[in-house]
Amino acid sequence: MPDSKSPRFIQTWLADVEAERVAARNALLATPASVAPKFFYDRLGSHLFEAITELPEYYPTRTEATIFARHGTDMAKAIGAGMALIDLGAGNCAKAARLFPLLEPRRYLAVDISVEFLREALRELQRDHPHVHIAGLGQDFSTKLDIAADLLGDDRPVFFYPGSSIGNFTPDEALGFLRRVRERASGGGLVIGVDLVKPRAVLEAAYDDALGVTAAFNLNALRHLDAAIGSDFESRQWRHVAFYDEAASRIEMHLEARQALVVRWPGGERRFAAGERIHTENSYKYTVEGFASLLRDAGFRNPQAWTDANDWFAVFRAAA
Ligand code: AVI
Repeated sequence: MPDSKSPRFIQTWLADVEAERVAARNALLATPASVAPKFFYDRLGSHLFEAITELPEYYPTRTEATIFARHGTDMAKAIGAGMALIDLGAGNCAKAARLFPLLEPRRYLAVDISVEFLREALRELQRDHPHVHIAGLGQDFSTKLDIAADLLGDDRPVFFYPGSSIGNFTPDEALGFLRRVRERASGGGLVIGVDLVKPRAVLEAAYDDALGVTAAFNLNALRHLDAAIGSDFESRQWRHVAFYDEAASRIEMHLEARQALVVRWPGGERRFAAGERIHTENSYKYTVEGFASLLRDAGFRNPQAWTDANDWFAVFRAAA
């Protein structure tokens, strides 16, 4: 019987703050300039993202939830009970927790950049599920997956990556990421949420909502960057731009200078012409066939997809 009172917490990743500053300044000096999407997610940005998921235009979160609600039992059958469930980007662990009664994991490992995000949610989850071995791992899993064997025991590893964050990688990065997951999922598998290709109007509204929440989310990256590198961006001088590039099958988000301006930081500056843009995010959209073939290329077997009634979103399960 596991110790039911206290989840384990392990932090294996420490930000190299100076290297990150140098990379962020170099990205601002490049042509075109860019800001890494990680700058969306400071405290305010995380709240703004949560607000985005409530917007009528932002269909992914809601649609994925309907797929789990409607097809969860079939998914659980396909996956088989008694696994070690590894939740990538677990956050408040709510999505995985909702599936506990169906999946009946023997172990649950929540992975996020910082274990601090996980503490409260995991303690609560442990209280509700005293028989599950629960642990939190602080790791930047986007670049490296390093999971000590004793965290998984002898249980089949099933990775869980909901939310369509795979779309924020380029297809090449997504393939590399899926290969790394595949190597560690031997004998188990993967459950992953994927946003699908759909009419341009639906996509563009989801990333440029009427209330301007996504615009605030995008602009907030500049405030976060100011705090990180000491730059002097003024949000009012920038405009949110989001559009669907059909050829690349991706939403692009940018910030566009409303006027000619200069941004300064200790030891550097960048001049922007009126209308010049900073690229902040890509969000790739897949077809069911396209993502199934990416999974196969990564070494997964028998990919199976469940979609909603509009075919706007898919949850895949694949064996490793
Ligand atoms: C986190 N990720 C899946 C979101 C997406 O839809 O690509 C991030 C986001 N960007 C703007 N709105 C939401």
